[in-house]
Amino acid sequence: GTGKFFVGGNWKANGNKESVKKLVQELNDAKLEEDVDVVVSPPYIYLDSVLNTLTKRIEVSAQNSWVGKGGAFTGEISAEQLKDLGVQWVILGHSERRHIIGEANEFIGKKAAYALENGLKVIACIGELLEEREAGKTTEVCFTQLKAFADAVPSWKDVVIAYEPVWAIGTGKVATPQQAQDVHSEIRKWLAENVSAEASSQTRIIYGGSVNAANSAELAKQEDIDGFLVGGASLKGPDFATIVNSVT
Ligand code: G2H
Repeated sequence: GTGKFFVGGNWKANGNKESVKKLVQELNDAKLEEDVDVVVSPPYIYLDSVLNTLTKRIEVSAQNSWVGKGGAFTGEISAEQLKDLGVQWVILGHSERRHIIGEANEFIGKKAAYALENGLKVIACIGELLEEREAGKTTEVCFTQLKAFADAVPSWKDVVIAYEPVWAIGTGKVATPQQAQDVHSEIRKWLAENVSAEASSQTRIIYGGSVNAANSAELAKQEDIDGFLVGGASLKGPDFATIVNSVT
């Protein structure tokens, strides 16, 4: 792997005050390996309470941010506001936002640039649909999504790339370690050829899509898998801790 192992928990639109409180308690009690960056991403409305109650060992991410300066954008949250709250990270380009909400590559790239400019670190998500994989277009799709980030961001220093094949998300159908490794290594090559040797060797590439406490150890052994973005299994503190501790 490259750099420090990174595990993010993407809570999506799950939970309520009660369950968030319980999860924070479980995370505060968990024994986490030291050499891992650990980040959780609650829904916007719980960010403040999580920031105030969660151990500082774990950083906090938003699941989205507005593309530019805050203002008359009903229902949106700006990068400045996230920064003001003490949020350190933002997930951008998650497939649920690309495919359910309809966010486009260029829009997502702009969001990443604006978030970085405002001092947030970015978890930049990419990944192909099942039909794209079956049509042999996996790398083409991933590279197009990557290029939109690369065209927009001034530096990859504060970016983690999350490769999340859409067919593996929330489906229980995890990519095999080899399938994930193959794409991760292509992404690293793409960075070397299109950004810089430094971006290629320093940028962490994490895997997402039905990662759980039972499959994370095998995935973590792959050379180019530098961590995980975990959805469903991040809602259970002990399972999430097991995934964090699968660092090799
Ligand atoms: C992929 C992942 C977290 P899950 O979306 O981003 O979710 O682990 O539930 O497949």
